[in-house]
Amino acid sequence: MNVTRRTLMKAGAATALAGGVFAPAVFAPHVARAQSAEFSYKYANNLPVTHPMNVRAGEMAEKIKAETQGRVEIKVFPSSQLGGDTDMLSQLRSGGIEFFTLSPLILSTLVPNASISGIGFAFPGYGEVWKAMDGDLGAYVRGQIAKAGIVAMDKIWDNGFRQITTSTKPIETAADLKGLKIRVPVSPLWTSMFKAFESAPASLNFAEVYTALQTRTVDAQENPLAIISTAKLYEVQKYCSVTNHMWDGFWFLANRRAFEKLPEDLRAVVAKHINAAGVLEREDVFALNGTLRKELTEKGLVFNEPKVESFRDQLRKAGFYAEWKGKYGDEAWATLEKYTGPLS
Ligand code: X2X
Repeated sequence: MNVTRRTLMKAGAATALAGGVFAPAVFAPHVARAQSAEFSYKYANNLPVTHPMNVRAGEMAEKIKAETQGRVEIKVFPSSQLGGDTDMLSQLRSGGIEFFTLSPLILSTLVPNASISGIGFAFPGYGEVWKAMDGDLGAYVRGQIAKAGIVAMDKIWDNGFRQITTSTKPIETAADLKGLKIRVPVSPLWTSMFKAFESAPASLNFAEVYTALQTRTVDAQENPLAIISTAKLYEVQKYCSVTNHMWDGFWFLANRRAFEKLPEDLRAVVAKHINAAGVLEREDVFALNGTLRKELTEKGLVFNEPKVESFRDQLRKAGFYAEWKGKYGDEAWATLEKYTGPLS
């Protein structure tokens, strides 16, 4: 007989002696509670369960549970199950959820300079992205996040370089973006960028995107291929223009009180596994980029590869770079340009 069953029998016997009726169903929850984790935390995000973020998060939670001998349990809530991004950010701050992954641009609604990594056409490729985000630019932003009372793990997770999809026409040059009804995530930088392109951007949380495209509330959206695929946006879009117009990531955030409640040794184990999972997730997303174009083409999405010049020129002409350099300040801008080269 195993320990659990023996405990259950004893508990039953004790109650029987006390005049109760032996009813295992009543005692089972009691036993489960005795074995439950000391720290049971929620991790919420906006992506489908099949996206590498949730696959790696699931493994990460298992490893944390194993290495802490069950003392720390992290339950993953994918697909905006606990709310849209702006709502989940409030829940993270109040402690309703303990962990949350969020785009630096959406985080800028709380930490203004966090969006700096999302400036249009800044990073030429992943080499520069990881140097910057694992280097001084990432350290600068994490410092800003800390000032807002939120903990950001060292390794930012990847979302990817973003591409524009539409139900109407391929985007060949910046002129094709004029008047386009395009969904953008909730962030001043996103809205500013598509206003600079003279589009008609609509801010929506990701939870609402599929329906907004399906009902033609908007004609376009922009996201990396891994999301276009796992969120099945190809079902409600026809064209995919490979603009690579910006890189986007996900800061892995923790409610500070909840994180600091963990004894130091457990905190170190948790941080170690979150950061390690993030590095693996980066590799997964990179690998997917290599194979998804073919898969999505087979599903009916029509790809084109516009040249970047007209888009860059339009942003410059609209004063986009000058405006945001002014907002972030010279020091932060110089930290970005250290990795991207001159941007204005
Ligand atoms: O909302 C989006 O488009 C997404 C999933 O890419 C972000 O989280 C920024």
